[in-house]
Amino acid sequence: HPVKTLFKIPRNPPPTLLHPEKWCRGFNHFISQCLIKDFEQRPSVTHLLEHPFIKQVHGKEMSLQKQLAELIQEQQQLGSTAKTRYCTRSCIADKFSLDDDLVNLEVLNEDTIIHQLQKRYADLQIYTYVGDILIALNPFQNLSIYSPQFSKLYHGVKRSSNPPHIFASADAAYQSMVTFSKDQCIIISGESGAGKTESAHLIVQHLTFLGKANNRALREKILQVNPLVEAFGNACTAINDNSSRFGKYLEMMFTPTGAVMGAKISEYLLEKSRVIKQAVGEKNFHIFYYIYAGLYHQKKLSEYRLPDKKPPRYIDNETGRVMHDIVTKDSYGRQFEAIQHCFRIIGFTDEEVYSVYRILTGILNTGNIEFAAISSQHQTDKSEVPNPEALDNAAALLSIGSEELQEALTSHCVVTRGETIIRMNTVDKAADVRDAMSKALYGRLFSWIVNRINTLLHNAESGMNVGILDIFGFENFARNSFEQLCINIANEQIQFYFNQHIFALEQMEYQSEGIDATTVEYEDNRPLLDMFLQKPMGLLSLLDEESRFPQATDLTLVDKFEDNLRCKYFWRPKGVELSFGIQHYAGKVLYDASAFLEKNRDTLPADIVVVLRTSENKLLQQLFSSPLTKTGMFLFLKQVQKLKLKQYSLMDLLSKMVVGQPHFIRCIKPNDDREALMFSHERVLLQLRYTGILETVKIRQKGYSHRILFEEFVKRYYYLAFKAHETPLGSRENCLAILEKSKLDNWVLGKTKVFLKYYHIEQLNLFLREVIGRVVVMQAYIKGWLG
Ligand code: AD9
Ligand code: MG
Repeated sequence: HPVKTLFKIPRNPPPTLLHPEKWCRGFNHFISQCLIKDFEQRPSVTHLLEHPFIKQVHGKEMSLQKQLAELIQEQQQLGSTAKTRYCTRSCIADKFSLDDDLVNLEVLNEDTIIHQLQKRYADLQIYTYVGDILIALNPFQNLSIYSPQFSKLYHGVKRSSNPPHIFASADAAYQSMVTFSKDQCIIISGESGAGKTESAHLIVQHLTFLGKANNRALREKILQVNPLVEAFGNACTAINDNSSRFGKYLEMMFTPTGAVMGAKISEYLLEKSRVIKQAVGEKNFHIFYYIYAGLYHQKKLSEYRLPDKKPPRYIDNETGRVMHDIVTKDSYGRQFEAIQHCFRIIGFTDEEVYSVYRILTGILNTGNIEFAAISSQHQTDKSEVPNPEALDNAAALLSIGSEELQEALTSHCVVTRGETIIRMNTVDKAADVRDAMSKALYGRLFSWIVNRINTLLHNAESGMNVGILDIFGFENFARNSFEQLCINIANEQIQFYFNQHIFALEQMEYQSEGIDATTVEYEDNRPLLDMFLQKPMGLLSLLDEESRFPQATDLTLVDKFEDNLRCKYFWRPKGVELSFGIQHYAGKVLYDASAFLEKNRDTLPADIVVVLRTSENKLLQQLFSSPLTKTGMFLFLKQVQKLKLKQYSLMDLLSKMVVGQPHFIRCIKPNDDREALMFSHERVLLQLRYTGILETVKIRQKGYSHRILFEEFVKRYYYLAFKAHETPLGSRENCLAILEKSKLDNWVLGKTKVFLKYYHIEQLNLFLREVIGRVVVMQAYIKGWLG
């Protein structure tokens, strides 16, 4: 056909509509000339049909036309019903509301901001923008604004056409990824119970909707990932019934055209100590209750050697409570079925799942093993197991020998000058070894599940991803231990990362590019982070150092802190020996240092590893096989030493993420009673203060949140002012040409970069998508017409 030869159309056009750049230059040239010139706006179907070119080459009816028209109509209908519902419910006008963005406030101070948020919260408008940042207030009730209709409503539209929404933020990340072929990350922060994990779920939901793959099974799998890992990694705390006890970074991978193709999770710092002990009013990880109740209702407890009258000690924190819940309600039992379903959908084999259950129930049985002192005349420091049935049960479920297990619990080998000596464990020591074994089993099982999910959802093809960071939020309990310290340091790091992106980097660039922009003061938590992370004198280094001294105690540790951390963020209250205080960005926290050293050492006696390695349960064997080499016990001990101390891993994670374009979501908890519609002025104000919202609004008002190198800018947007076949230089003049053509104002050109306000990006992207859209529609016609 003449057109084919003229424009060198590929012989086998790919099945989907293509980004114009993917088409051969000649064809693009033609299309861009014909369309960009002739249509100032996105052409309607009728418009297109009337275009002289279409008339000339075609003239006949096109089947594609009908399809397109139907599609557009359907989208409009679905969009408008969802929109109408949202608007009636919320009394928000259909059109753009200035209230939606705090940056539009004329008088800017804490009062006006909080007043605005309170007014919106009363209206059930839980989301509010600060420029490109989303503030999400926890509604503490289910809102009907997350259905697929809403996903449609927020799909690829101008941000101002709908009220603020988490889907809009997810959409922005997705659109940036597709448009610029660049990885994105969404960072969700907020204190415990503020709504981070719920937000993360909603983002995954919307991204799965957007990345519609033909592969439905894959979509189903991805949606099961969060429920599965959260059953193992979340628990009920004094603050939140579904509190994340680990940090999670979920990456969703997409093909270059934006279809979901896989997922990957990374986990950080699981709070393993919860397995063996929980504070008053708190619980163990969800999965233990699910499995115990599930087996109870299925009458399978005896198969897993669990008693049916009294639950195992590890989950019976408040005696009798759990049993009552299990017998009277069936929610745990249903959750157990849901988890079985998750395993199956994601692709775990029955054998694997069975092994997981054996290990979980093995842990529960291990917790029931007791120790008593053997009182003979000379040896009072020996211990024995007075309830051998618990020992047998645990050993049976873990598929190891019960005598070997007993030996590993009640004694240990010491290697001195090439000789191996066996020493007996005291009662306390034996109990510690037992608990260390339970923690190690659970921790490694959790990592294995995560890795297995990654293998099952892995896709070797290269693509792009959107990462979602959801960690445990800032915590301040009546008693705060090592775990709270780790959690709060992680939050300190997230706050630092936010500050870097929103304030520091931005203001540094104004200077180096010679841009005149007012500086905004903000609370920099860098000195505090230094106090924690500096080597060799930071708090964590001191902790590591002290952990290496066998004679050290928690008291010598606190003394060491006091002697070395001489700054205003650390203090030691008088009269309470083991306590020390830290002034975190989010408030003062008093820590209790008991068991800090032991928790930090997190050692697992080699004797236990050796026994577990003999397990006939293949999975269990695998969990403990990796670090052990054949060179013997001594070397192994050294390796175990190396494995500990993962506290720094989050910083690695953050630095890895810096490469992706970050999007921030700040979750806020409106009250401590988890009550719907209750807005505690005081609590919200505190959170606004420590997250620096006022300063964020200021810098978004005055500053230029997007700084793009001339070259990059021209590469991204040349379509707006140049012909598709042209390759304009990345010069200042060409940037100017594009900016002028786009009719934007308030931008600034620096020495090497274009400085844009947050709203410019959206305008430019929409403009770009429109131009590309015209070309794509055109391609559809041509393709339809060529058959
Ligand atoms: V923690 O740091 O992991 O302890 P999160 O993750 O910040 O905490 P989470 O998402 O678990 O908090 O939210 C706590 C509870 O608030 C949830 O269990 C819900 O009951 C409630 N919540 C949060 N967000 C929403 C929402 N968008 N709609 C309805 C919500 N309920
Ligand atoms: Mg959470």
